[in-house]
Amino acid sequence: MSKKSVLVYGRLTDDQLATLARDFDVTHFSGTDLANDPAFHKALQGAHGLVGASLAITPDLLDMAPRLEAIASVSVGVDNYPVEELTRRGILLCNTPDVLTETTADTGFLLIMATARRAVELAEFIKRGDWEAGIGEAQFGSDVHGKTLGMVGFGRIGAAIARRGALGFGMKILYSNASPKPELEAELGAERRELDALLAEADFVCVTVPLTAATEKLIGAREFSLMKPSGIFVNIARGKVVDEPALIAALETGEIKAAGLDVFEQEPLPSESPLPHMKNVVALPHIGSATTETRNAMAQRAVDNITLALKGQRPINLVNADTWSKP
Ligand code: 8YV
Repeated sequence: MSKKSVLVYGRLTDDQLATLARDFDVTHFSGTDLANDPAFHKALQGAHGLVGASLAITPDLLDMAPRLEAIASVSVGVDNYPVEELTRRGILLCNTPDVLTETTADTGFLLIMATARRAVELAEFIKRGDWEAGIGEAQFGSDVHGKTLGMVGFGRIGAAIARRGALGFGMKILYSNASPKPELEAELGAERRELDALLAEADFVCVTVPLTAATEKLIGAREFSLMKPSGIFVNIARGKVVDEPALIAALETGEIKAAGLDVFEQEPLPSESPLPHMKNVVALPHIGSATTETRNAMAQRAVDNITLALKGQRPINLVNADTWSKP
Protein backbone atom coordinates (compact mmCIF):
# COMPACT_ATOMS: atom_id res chain seq x y z
CA MET A 1 0.00 0.00 0.00
CA SER A 2 1.42 3.40 -0.90
CA LYS A 3 2.17 5.82 1.89
CA LYS A 4 -0.09 8.78 2.60
CA SER A 5 1.32 12.13 1.55
CA VAL A 6 2.19 14.88 4.06
CA LEU A 7 3.21 18.41 3.08
CA VAL A 8 5.37 20.18 5.65
CA TYR A 9 5.65 23.96 5.41
CA GLY A 10 6.90 24.79 8.88
CA ARG A 11 10.19 24.18 10.64
CA LEU A 12 10.67 20.61 11.82
CA THR A 13 14.00 19.23 13.03
CA ASP A 14 15.79 16.75 10.78
CA ASP A 15 14.90 13.98 13.23
CA GLN A 16 11.23 14.95 13.16
CA LEU A 17 11.22 14.97 9.36
CA ALA A 18 12.91 11.55 9.35
CA THR A 19 10.32 10.19 11.80
CA LEU A 20 7.48 11.43 9.60
CA ALA A 21 9.14 9.98 6.51
CA ARG A 22 9.06 6.49 8.04
CA ASP A 23 5.26 6.50 7.85
CA PHE A 24 4.48 9.03 5.14
CA ASP A 25 5.60 10.40 1.83
CA VAL A 26 6.90 13.81 3.00
CA THR A 27 7.41 16.94 0.88
CA HIS A 28 8.98 19.96 2.56
CA PHE A 29 8.16 23.48 1.35
CA SER A 30 10.04 26.51 2.59
CA GLY A 31 8.80 29.35 0.33
CA THR A 32 7.36 32.54 1.77
CA ASP A 33 4.38 32.85 -0.61
CA LEU A 34 3.06 29.31 -0.62
CA ALA A 35 -0.53 30.41 -1.15
CA ASN A 36 0.51 31.47 -4.67
CA ASP A 37 3.14 28.79 -5.34
CA PRO A 38 2.13 26.49 -8.26
CA ALA A 39 4.36 23.67 -6.90
CA PHE A 40 2.50 23.82 -3.56
CA HIS A 41 -0.85 23.87 -5.38
CA LYS A 42 0.16 20.77 -7.35
CA ALA A 43 1.32 18.96 -4.21
CA LEU A 44 -1.98 19.78 -2.49
CA GLN A 45 -3.79 17.60 -5.03
CA GLY A 46 -2.37 14.44 -3.48
CA ALA A 47 -1.93 15.64 0.12
CA HIS A 48 -3.51 13.73 2.99
CA GLY A 49 -1.92 15.83 5.72
CA LEU A 50 -0.48 19.31 6.22
CA VAL A 51 1.99 20.34 8.93
CA GLY A 52 2.92 23.99 9.33
CA ALA A 53 2.02 27.46 10.54
CA SER A 54 1.75 31.07 9.41
CA LEU A 55 -0.13 30.21 6.21
CA ALA A 56 -3.78 31.19 5.92
CA ILE A 57 -5.58 28.06 4.76
CA THR A 58 -8.43 29.35 2.62
CA PRO A 59 -11.38 27.43 1.15
CA ASP A 60 -9.66 27.95 -2.25
CA LEU A 61 -6.59 26.07 -1.04
CA LEU A 62 -8.82 23.37 0.44
CA ASP A 63 -10.53 22.97 -2.95
CA MET A 64 -7.10 22.09 -4.37
CA ALA A 65 -6.69 19.32 -1.75
CA PRO A 66 -9.50 16.81 -2.31
CA ARG A 67 -7.75 14.05 -0.32
CA LEU A 68 -6.93 16.15 2.73
CA GLU A 69 -7.74 14.37 6.00
CA ALA A 70 -5.92 16.38 8.66
CA ILE A 71 -3.95 19.56 9.35
CA ALA A 72 -1.48 19.79 12.24
CA SER A 73 -0.76 23.43 12.94
CA VAL A 74 2.51 24.28 14.67
CA SER A 75 0.69 26.87 16.77
CA VAL A 76 -1.92 27.11 19.47
CA GLY A 77 -3.83 29.89 17.67
CA VAL A 78 -6.09 28.67 14.88
CA ASP A 79 -7.10 32.01 13.37
CA ASN A 80 -5.36 30.98 10.11
CA TYR A 81 -7.90 28.21 9.53
CA PRO A 82 -11.57 28.23 8.49
CA VAL A 83 -12.53 25.92 11.34
CA GLU A 84 -16.21 25.46 10.46
CA GLU A 85 -15.36 24.83 6.83
CA LEU A 86 -12.82 22.20 7.84
CA THR A 87 -15.40 20.53 10.06
CA ARG A 88 -17.94 20.59 7.24
CA ARG A 89 -15.39 18.86 5.01
CA GLY A 90 -14.51 16.35 7.75
CA ILE A 91 -10.89 17.56 7.92
CA LEU A 92 -9.30 17.27 11.37
CA LEU A 93 -7.55 20.39 12.69
CA CYS A 94 -4.91 19.95 15.41
CA ASN A 95 -2.95 22.59 17.34
CA THR A 96 -0.22 22.72 20.00
CA PRO A 97 -1.55 24.01 23.33
CA ASP A 98 0.23 23.45 26.66
CA VAL A 99 3.76 22.98 25.31
CA LEU A 100 4.12 26.73 24.64
CA THR A 101 2.27 28.13 27.67
CA GLU A 102 5.23 28.95 29.91
CA THR A 103 7.48 30.28 27.15
CA THR A 104 4.75 32.57 25.85
CA ALA A 105 4.02 33.74 29.39
CA ASP A 106 7.73 34.56 29.75
CA THR A 107 7.41 36.77 26.66
CA GLY A 108 4.39 38.50 28.17
CA PHE A 109 6.29 39.25 31.33
CA LEU A 110 9.33 40.34 29.37
CA LEU A 111 7.14 42.99 27.72
CA ILE A 112 5.67 44.08 31.07
CA MET A 113 9.16 44.53 32.52
CA ALA A 114 10.75 46.05 29.43
CA THR A 115 8.04 48.68 28.98
CA ALA A 116 7.79 49.60 32.67
CA ARG A 117 11.56 49.96 33.08
CA ARG A 118 12.09 51.35 29.55
CA ALA A 119 14.76 48.72 28.91
CA VAL A 120 14.97 49.07 25.12
CA GLU A 121 14.82 52.87 25.09
CA LEU A 122 17.56 53.14 27.73
CA ALA A 123 19.75 50.51 26.05
CA GLU A 124 19.55 52.74 22.95
CA PHE A 125 20.43 55.72 25.14
CA ILE A 126 23.74 54.08 26.10
CA LYS A 127 24.44 52.99 22.53
CA ARG A 128 24.04 56.60 21.35
CA GLY A 129 26.65 57.66 23.93
CA ASP A 130 24.09 59.75 25.87
CA TRP A 131 25.03 58.34 29.30
CA GLU A 132 27.21 61.21 30.36
CA ALA A 133 26.13 61.85 33.93
CA GLY A 134 24.06 60.18 36.63
CA ILE A 135 20.66 58.87 35.73
CA GLY A 136 17.87 61.29 36.59
CA GLU A 137 14.14 61.61 36.47
CA ALA A 138 14.14 61.69 32.69
CA GLN A 139 15.18 58.03 32.75
CA PHE A 140 12.95 56.81 35.58
CA GLY A 141 10.51 54.03 34.86
CA SER A 142 7.59 52.65 36.86
CA ASP A 143 7.47 49.78 39.33
CA VAL A 144 6.03 46.46 38.34
CA HIS A 145 5.92 44.80 41.77
CA GLY A 146 2.86 45.56 43.81
CA LYS A 147 0.93 47.00 40.85
CA THR A 148 -2.37 45.84 39.35
CA LEU A 149 -2.22 43.52 36.36
CA GLY A 150 -5.36 43.29 34.25
CA MET A 151 -5.58 40.17 32.10
CA VAL A 152 -7.89 40.40 29.09
CA GLY A 153 -8.48 36.69 28.55
CA PHE A 154 -7.64 34.21 31.28
CA GLY A 155 -6.84 30.95 29.54
CA ARG A 156 -3.68 28.90 29.99
CA ILE A 157 -1.26 31.62 28.86
CA GLY A 158 -3.12 34.43 30.65
CA ALA A 159 -3.09 32.42 33.87
CA ALA A 160 0.64 31.69 33.52
CA ILE A 161 1.38 35.43 33.17
CA ALA A 162 -0.86 36.23 36.13
CA ARG A 163 0.94 33.56 38.18
CA ARG A 164 4.26 35.28 37.48
CA GLY A 165 2.75 38.62 38.48
CA ALA A 166 0.98 37.45 41.64
CA LEU A 167 3.56 35.03 43.01
CA GLY A 168 6.76 36.64 41.74
CA PHE A 169 5.91 40.33 41.89
CA GLY A 170 3.13 40.61 44.45
CA MET A 171 0.76 42.04 41.87
CA LYS A 172 -2.99 42.29 42.26
CA ILE A 173 -4.63 40.34 39.45
CA LEU A 174 -7.81 41.35 37.65
CA TYR A 175 -9.23 39.42 34.72
CA SER A 176 -11.98 39.70 32.19
CA ASN A 177 -13.05 36.43 30.67
CA ALA A 178 -16.21 34.89 29.25
CA SER A 179 -16.41 32.48 32.17
CA PRO A 180 -15.33 32.89 35.81
CA LYS A 181 -12.20 31.04 36.93
CA PRO A 182 -12.79 30.14 40.59
CA GLU A 183 -9.63 28.01 40.88
CA LEU A 184 -7.43 30.87 39.71
CA GLU A 185 -9.29 33.26 41.99
CA ALA A 186 -8.42 30.96 44.89
CA GLU A 187 -4.83 30.37 43.74
CA LEU A 188 -3.89 33.94 42.84
CA GLY A 189 -6.48 36.08 44.59
CA ALA A 190 -7.58 37.14 41.09
CA GLU A 191 -10.77 39.17 40.75
CA ARG A 192 -13.08 39.12 37.74
CA ARG A 193 -14.14 42.43 36.22
CA GLU A 194 -16.11 43.64 33.23
CA LEU A 195 -13.62 44.76 30.57
CA ASP A 196 -14.32 48.49 31.06
CA ALA A 197 -13.75 48.30 34.83
CA LEU A 198 -10.54 46.31 34.33
CA LEU A 199 -9.20 48.87 31.86
CA ALA A 200 -9.86 51.70 34.31
CA GLU A 201 -8.32 49.95 37.31
CA ALA A 202 -5.26 48.15 35.94
CA ASP A 203 -1.72 49.55 35.76
CA PHE A 204 -0.85 46.92 33.15
CA VAL A 205 -3.39 45.62 30.66
CA CYS A 206 -2.27 42.38 29.02
CA VAL A 207 -4.23 40.83 26.15
CA THR A 208 -4.21 37.05 25.71
CA VAL A 209 -7.56 36.30 24.03
CA PRO A 210 -7.66 34.22 20.84
CA LEU A 211 -8.59 36.10 17.67
CA THR A 212 -12.19 35.32 16.73
CA ALA A 213 -15.02 37.31 15.14
CA ALA A 214 -15.99 38.34 18.70
CA THR A 215 -12.53 39.60 19.70
CA GLU A 216 -11.51 41.38 16.47
CA LYS A 217 -10.78 45.03 17.37
CA LEU A 218 -11.88 44.34 20.95
CA ILE A 219 -9.55 47.11 22.11
CA GLY A 220 -9.99 50.43 20.31
CA ALA A 221 -10.09 54.19 20.93
CA ARG A 222 -12.85 53.92 23.54
CA GLU A 223 -11.00 51.24 25.47
CA PHE A 224 -7.69 53.16 25.44
CA SER A 225 -9.54 56.23 26.72
CA LEU A 226 -10.65 54.19 29.74
CA MET A 227 -7.07 53.27 30.70
CA LYS A 228 -5.03 55.33 33.15
CA PRO A 229 -2.58 57.77 31.53
CA SER A 230 0.10 55.84 33.46
CA GLY A 231 -1.27 52.56 32.09
CA ILE A 232 0.86 50.16 30.05
CA PHE A 233 -0.68 48.01 27.32
CA VAL A 234 0.76 44.61 26.39
CA ASN A 235 -0.42 42.42 23.50
CA ILE A 236 0.87 38.89 22.99
CA ALA A 237 -2.36 37.55 21.45
CA ARG A 238 -3.00 38.71 17.89
CA GLY A 239 -2.61 42.17 16.37
CA LYS A 240 -6.14 42.17 14.99
CA VAL A 241 -7.59 42.11 18.52
CA VAL A 242 -6.52 45.76 18.65
CA ASP A 243 -7.44 48.75 16.51
CA GLU A 244 -3.81 49.58 15.65
CA PRO A 245 -4.32 53.21 14.49
CA ALA A 246 -6.20 53.85 17.76
CA LEU A 247 -3.29 52.34 19.72
CA ILE A 248 -0.79 54.55 17.88
CA ALA A 249 -2.94 57.61 18.61
CA ALA A 250 -3.25 56.71 22.30
CA LEU A 251 0.54 56.33 22.56
CA GLU A 252 1.19 59.58 20.68
CA THR A 253 -1.21 61.69 22.72
CA GLY A 254 -0.15 60.23 26.07
CA GLU A 255 -3.57 58.73 26.67
CA ILE A 256 -1.60 55.65 27.74
CA LYS A 257 2.01 55.54 28.82
CA ALA A 258 3.58 52.71 26.83
CA ALA A 259 2.96 49.50 24.92
CA GLY A 260 4.72 46.15 24.66
CA LEU A 261 3.76 44.41 21.45
CA ASP A 262 4.67 40.97 20.16
CA VAL A 263 1.90 40.91 17.54
CA PHE A 264 0.64 43.30 14.89
CA GLU A 265 -2.30 43.78 12.57
CA GLN A 266 -0.06 42.85 9.66
CA GLU A 267 2.95 40.52 10.05
CA PRO A 268 5.74 40.94 9.17
CA LEU A 269 5.22 44.52 10.32
CA PRO A 270 5.27 46.89 7.30
CA SER A 271 8.39 49.09 7.29
CA GLU A 272 6.26 52.25 7.34
CA SER A 273 4.74 51.38 10.74
CA PRO A 274 5.69 54.01 13.33
CA LEU A 275 5.37 51.53 16.22
CA PRO A 276 8.94 50.17 16.47
CA HIS A 277 10.30 53.73 16.30
CA MET A 278 8.23 55.11 19.16
CA LYS A 279 10.17 55.61 22.39
CA ASN A 280 7.34 54.29 24.51
CA VAL A 281 6.93 51.07 22.53
CA VAL A 282 8.78 47.78 22.87
CA ALA A 283 8.07 45.89 19.63
CA LEU A 284 9.05 42.26 19.11
CA PRO A 285 8.67 40.22 15.89
CA HIS A 286 6.07 37.70 17.17
CA ILE A 287 8.51 35.67 19.27
CA GLY A 288 5.97 34.55 21.90
CA SER A 289 6.84 30.86 21.67
CA ALA A 290 10.13 31.24 19.82
CA THR A 291 12.70 29.41 21.90
CA THR A 292 14.55 26.37 20.60
CA GLU A 293 13.09 24.11 23.28
CA THR A 294 9.51 25.23 22.79
CA ARG A 295 9.52 25.37 19.00
CA ASN A 296 10.96 21.83 18.97
CA ALA A 297 8.25 20.70 21.38
CA MET A 298 5.54 22.36 19.25
CA ALA A 299 6.90 20.73 16.10
CA GLN A 300 7.01 17.35 17.87
CA ARG A 301 3.40 17.77 18.99
CA ALA A 302 2.40 18.57 15.40
CA VAL A 303 4.24 15.45 14.17
CA ASP A 304 2.48 13.34 16.81
CA ASN A 305 -0.90 14.87 15.97
CA ILE A 306 -0.63 14.30 12.20
CA THR A 307 0.72 10.78 12.69
CA LEU A 308 -2.18 9.77 14.92
CA ALA A 309 -4.76 11.48 12.70
CA LEU A 310 -3.56 9.86 9.48
CA LYS A 311 -3.41 6.46 11.18
CA GLY A 312 -7.06 6.81 12.17
CA GLN A 313 -6.37 7.46 15.85
CA ARG A 314 -7.60 10.47 17.77
CA PRO A 315 -4.87 13.15 17.78
CA ILE A 316 -3.75 14.63 21.10
CA ASN A 317 -5.07 18.11 20.33
CA LEU A 318 -8.15 18.10 18.16
CA VAL A 319 -9.64 21.57 17.66
CA ASN A 320 -12.77 20.57 15.73
CA ALA A 321 -13.88 17.65 17.89
CA ASP A 322 -17.09 17.34 15.84
CA THR A 323 -15.05 15.69 13.10
CA TRP A 324 -14.39 12.77 15.44
CA SER A 325 -17.22 10.30 15.54
CA LYS A 326 -15.26 7.15 16.37
CA PRO A 327 -15.83 5.57 19.83
C1 8YV B 1 3.53 30.75 16.62
C2 8YV B 1 1.61 31.57 18.00
O1 8YV B 1 4.35 31.80 16.47
O2 8YV B 1 1.12 29.36 18.61
C3 8YV B 1 0.68 30.44 18.26
O3 8YV B 1 -0.53 30.65 18.12
O4 8YV B 1 1.24 32.68 17.93
C4 8YV B 1 3.02 31.29 17.88
O5 8YV B 1 3.47 30.58 18.96
C5 8YV B 1 3.13 30.91 15.23
O6 8YV B 1 1.85 30.56 15.01
C6 8YV B 1 4.14 30.23 14.28
O7 8YV B 1 4.42 28.89 14.63
